[in-house]
Amino acid sequence: METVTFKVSGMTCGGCVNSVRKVVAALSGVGSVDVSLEQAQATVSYDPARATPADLKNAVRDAGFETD
Ligand SMILES: [Cu+2]
Repeated sequence: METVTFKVSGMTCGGCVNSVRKVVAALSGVGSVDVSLEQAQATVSYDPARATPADLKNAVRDAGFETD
């Protein structure tokens, strides 16, 4: 597993945090997902054979948030 941390902007409350966590956790190859509202970022462990950081960010964008 590898770990990546990236910015997530547009989150305003715990509901947003849960939305981001849920869409990323639903991707195949994703292990743990930690989303911080205060730091506006997500830290995700994933299997690089099954998911890429771009996949993770695309899922976040599809949920209506912005990433770096
Ligand atoms: Cu919210």
